[in-house]
Amino acid sequence: QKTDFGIIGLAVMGRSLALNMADHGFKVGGYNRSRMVTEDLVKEHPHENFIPFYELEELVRSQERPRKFLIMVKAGKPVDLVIDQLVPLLDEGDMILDGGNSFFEDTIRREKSLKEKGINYFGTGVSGGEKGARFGPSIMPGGDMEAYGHVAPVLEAIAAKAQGEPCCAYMGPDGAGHYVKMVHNGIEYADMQLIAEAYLLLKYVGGCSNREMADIFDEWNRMELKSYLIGITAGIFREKDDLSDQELLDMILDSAGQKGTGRWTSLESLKQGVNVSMITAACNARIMSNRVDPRKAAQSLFVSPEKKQPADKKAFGEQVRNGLYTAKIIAYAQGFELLAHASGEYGWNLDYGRIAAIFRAGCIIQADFLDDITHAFEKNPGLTNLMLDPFFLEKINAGQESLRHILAMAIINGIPVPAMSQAAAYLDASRGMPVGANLIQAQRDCFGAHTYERIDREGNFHHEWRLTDA
Ligand code: NBP
Repeated sequence: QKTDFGIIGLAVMGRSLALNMADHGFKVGGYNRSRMVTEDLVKEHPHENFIPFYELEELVRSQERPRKFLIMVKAGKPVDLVIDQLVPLLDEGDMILDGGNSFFEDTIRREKSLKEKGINYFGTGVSGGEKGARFGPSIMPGGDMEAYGHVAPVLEAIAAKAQGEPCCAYMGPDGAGHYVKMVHNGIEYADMQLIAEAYLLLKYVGGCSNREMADIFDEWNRMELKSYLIGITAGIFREKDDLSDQELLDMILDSAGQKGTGRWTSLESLKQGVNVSMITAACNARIMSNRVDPRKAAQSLFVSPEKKQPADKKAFGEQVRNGLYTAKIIAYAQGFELLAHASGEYGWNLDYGRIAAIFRAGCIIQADFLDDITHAFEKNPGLTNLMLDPFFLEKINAGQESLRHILAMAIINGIPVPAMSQAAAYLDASRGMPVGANLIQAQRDCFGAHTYERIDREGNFHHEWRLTDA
């Protein structure tokens, strides 16, 4: 049988994307290393447009040229192994898309080596988890711009739609798509951490019950924080446990997993010399959360601070909402600054407004707020930091007092709020407050003759430090 597209790897993501394509009228051929996975898919979800293959050669033969394949296997070595099996069967002009969470440097390497063989390789970020993949993900393809035209109709058809527009756009050459996906995931880490900190504040400082927090989050979801994550969190607060008579959230261990894309973003930011401290704080918060036993053991060692409750619980809730929104703007400003820096570094010419636009639906960080980011970059494509856009500047100026107040309450009450703390530190450093670097330069010159610059004249100076005793 003839097919329009081949999908290699039919686990959660591959099978969902295959069925999504099939729903949109494309003839999809599917192949999985373990035969049983393909057999189960056909049994569980028979679809007239999905054709199973049990030999890679047959899948390749089922297509007209240029052939198009989507690799949807575990990121890392498996992707190289699949490429090695597939490439000898292909012809010049054929196309391979990697839809997994591959590291962008691997994508740059693979794209370059396949280009030499005449094969177009697209590192394609796909966001939205299983449900997104099945019914409309956000898609971030990167590769050869001209060749993109061959796969655009399929990708844009299966992508989520925001105000009628597909949440899929060509990102740039080689690793651009996977880079954007990586930073998307980093922002997602920060976004989730901020929401978790708002939860801690409402619960342990504001004294709110899960029921109350569900109602608060529902209300927030009708305002400027409206987003997928706030919406599901409201539902999570209401969820009952099946295994006890408790609310489920209270029965879940306080220890979060991570697969590594947040960490990649953080490591990459250090390489680029860009401050994404809130993403790094979110990674570190997960690392701390994993120390379950040592944290428990230390409870009896450290003195707990005396509790200080807010005078007005409702007003405090409003401050948490404002503080959360302010911190969220700063997290996105950091993420988009990393994208801007990488765009210059790797020569990608990223379109930040378009990137925000394709995050509006399908993906985990989808939010109304992204429209405001798109507008900011449309008004000023050369915007260096989102916080400087007049709309966001006004919001930060209006919300920073709340952020500072809830941070103070968190610290007095001994509640860890690392991402919100970093938001305030980044804001204060950005708004030109002294950061103490004059003293650091003095120390560096003192112990290592590293020289310093002066505020009153040009040049590099070294001082013979006398360091006299009192
Ligand atoms: P997994 O990441 O769990 O990978 C399982 C698939 O990889 C199976 O089809 C497996 O085949 C195949 N595979 C492996 Br493992 N080694 C292979 C090899 N050497 N040769 C051929 N196939 C091999 O699947 P997933 O959760 O569907 O995710 C796929 C990609 O999408 C990953 O990169 C993931 O990070 C990314 N992603 C996942 C999500 C999500 O919500 N799950 C969201 C966004 C992106 P087998 O059946 O024979 O073992």
